[in-house]
Amino acid sequence: MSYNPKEIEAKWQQQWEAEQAFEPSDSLSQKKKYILSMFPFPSGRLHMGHVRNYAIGDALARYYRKQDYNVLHPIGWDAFGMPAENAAIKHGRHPKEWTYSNIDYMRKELGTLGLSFSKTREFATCDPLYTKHEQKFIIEMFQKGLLYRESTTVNWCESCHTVLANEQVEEGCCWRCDNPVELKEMPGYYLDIIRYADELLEDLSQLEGKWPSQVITMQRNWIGKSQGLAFDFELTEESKAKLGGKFDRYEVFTTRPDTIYGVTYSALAPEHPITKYLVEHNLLEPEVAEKIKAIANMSEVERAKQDKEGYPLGINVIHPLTGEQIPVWTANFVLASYGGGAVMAVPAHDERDYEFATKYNLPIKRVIEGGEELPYTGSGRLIESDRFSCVENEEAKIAIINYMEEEGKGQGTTNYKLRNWGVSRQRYWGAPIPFVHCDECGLVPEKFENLPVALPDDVEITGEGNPLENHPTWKHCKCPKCGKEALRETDTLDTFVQSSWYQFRYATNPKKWEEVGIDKADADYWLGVDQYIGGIEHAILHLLYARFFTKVLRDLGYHDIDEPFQRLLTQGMVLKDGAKMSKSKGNTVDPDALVDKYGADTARLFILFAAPPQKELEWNDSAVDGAFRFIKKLYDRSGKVTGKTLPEIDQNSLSKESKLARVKAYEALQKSADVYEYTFAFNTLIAACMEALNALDKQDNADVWTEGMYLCSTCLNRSFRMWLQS
Ligand code: ANZ
Ligand code: ZN
Repeated sequence: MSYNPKEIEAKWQQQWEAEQAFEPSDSLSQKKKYILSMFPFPSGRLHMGHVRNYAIGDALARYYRKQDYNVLHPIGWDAFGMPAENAAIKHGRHPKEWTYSNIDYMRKELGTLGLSFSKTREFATCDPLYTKHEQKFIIEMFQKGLLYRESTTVNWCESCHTVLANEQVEEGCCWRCDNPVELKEMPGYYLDIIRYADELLEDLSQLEGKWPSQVITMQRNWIGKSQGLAFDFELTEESKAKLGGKFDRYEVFTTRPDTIYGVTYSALAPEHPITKYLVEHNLLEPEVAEKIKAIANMSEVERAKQDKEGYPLGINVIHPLTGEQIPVWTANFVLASYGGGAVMAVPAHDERDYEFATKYNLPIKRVIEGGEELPYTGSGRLIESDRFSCVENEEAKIAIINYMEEEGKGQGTTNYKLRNWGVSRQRYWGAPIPFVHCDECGLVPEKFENLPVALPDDVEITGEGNPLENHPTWKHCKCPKCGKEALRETDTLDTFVQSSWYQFRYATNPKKWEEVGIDKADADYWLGVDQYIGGIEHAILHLLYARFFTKVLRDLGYHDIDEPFQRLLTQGMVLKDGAKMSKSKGNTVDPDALVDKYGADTARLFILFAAPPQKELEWNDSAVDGAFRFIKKLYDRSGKVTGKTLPEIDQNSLSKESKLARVKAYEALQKSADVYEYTFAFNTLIAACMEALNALDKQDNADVWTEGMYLCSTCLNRSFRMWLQS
């Protein structure tokens, strides 16, 4: 009897299928574990990163099933998005056909990997039923004022005729066609994530010790809460006149009110209304106006890469406390989208302001004691600060805010780096945003009974323009409110919207899917996800959006859950020859070929053995061979198992070798709970099993063999020895 993984695995996979072995029970009173690996985009084939992700989740799911938990371990498809449209452009395939045929192929791949996923809960986010419930949430968010439509500045590529995300702008050009990107005012839909900023920040403390600290820090910084003072600079009379009486004052935000007496200039963003006015009314030197326009055309990301650059605007403001005149500049480091889009500059105590002041010979005034050199950014007592001199600067922050408030000159303010989430995409392959534009009624949500607003199948996808916009009839509709001719919104939702609530969809019993997107009892039972597993690249976007959506849906009454993912494991990348496996580098290993040659057990065992899951995994062919040999040996020795229960063993009658084998087997067993429940260091557990097997081989007591094999099987969770399943 030789080890034939093909035969063994096919047999067990069929049996699991027949028994529906991995479906959770409908009972909501049993103890439960919800184990979730991030769902894949149906790109066409699985890659090793997927295999790693699912091997980890699978091991945990199997472990908890054996501990008598009701286990939810689902899989589905993150199926909307650009690549489907690119396939249409390149290969003339319809995005829907491309997506669903990729799903069919990849589902088979998952099957041959023998992963213990629930079959009944699988879905694709492009399924109309999923869209229907999502559109309902979106309308409810609109009704709560959480979703709004607004015109703002976006990155626009004229040749591709679409909006680009900041990440899709490279050196000021479109990543796809290399055309220079313009900033353009365009209407779009936004979700008010800032309304939840404080809760998103505070609840991070619940995740401390359960999520990687790096991810928590990244989210904290991304939300970027700062407290400080907002106040107005009043323009001098002369400057007001120069600005045609259109402006009296403008707002600045500072986190360092304690340095207010050290202000020597103020700077406006290049797209600040005052800067714009000066440029548009030819009140600046033409060369300067051109330079300012050039900066205004760069994205914020691009600007951050440039040297500090700025120009005097020929206007002045009055210092709110000293009455001094302060010159106003425009500078490339002032962001239009933050605070009031303007700053008070204190070169003595701020690096950026110092660099700028030195470059342009602006005065520098120290107002905090301490440090030898300027800029000095540490703490200390105030000097040259009128009534606040001698006060410690931390105290002075509060005192100055209070004073400004009493005098009616400013107020303590909280600002966030976090921007509201722009969810509009001018794309075909996404969930339509379910609104109608009516001349009479304005922006009107579609009626619930008309959902989903489904995509038309007959579209032409050329890569130019929005196919929904260009479709001859789709956008013409009746106003849901007054019934007159109206126009359907042609923007579709960002695909991150779909991945923000899929964890609730899986939790909802499929029998209820037709009716509800989220069933409350099911959601409250299954959520939060006990263990979430995925790549670190999702540290901010997906993981923040999903936390936000969870809170919003809770407030809409769909469930009582505060945090979607109780514990998070970020798996390391799979490398080969030191580089991340990728098609473009040509260093990929094809999972199908691996399974074909060695079997799924070897593939998964190797992945778990080669490195701790959180660390990078370097591909190693001989280690794959090693994993195969170990499983083969385990299989060969399974013939030594003589009974169906653990034998009683008389310790005294054993040889030294047999005793040692028992020690090794029990050591492995002892490790296993810690590994499955806490450290996930599967590599050490597998190593312990290998040692136990070696020690067993050095003795010949039949009972010790039986016991040892049972213990190894428990440690390896049966996922690697399907033949002992029964
Ligand atoms: C004066 C000052 C003195 C500042 C000093 C810092 C140190 P965070 O922590 O990021 O909130 N700032 C305000 N609005 C800005 C904008 N639109 N674009 C660029 N910079 C802006 O930083 C707030 C600080 O960043 C503010 O405090 C302001 O500079 C600057 F010794 O005011 B500070
Ligand atoms: Zn109407």
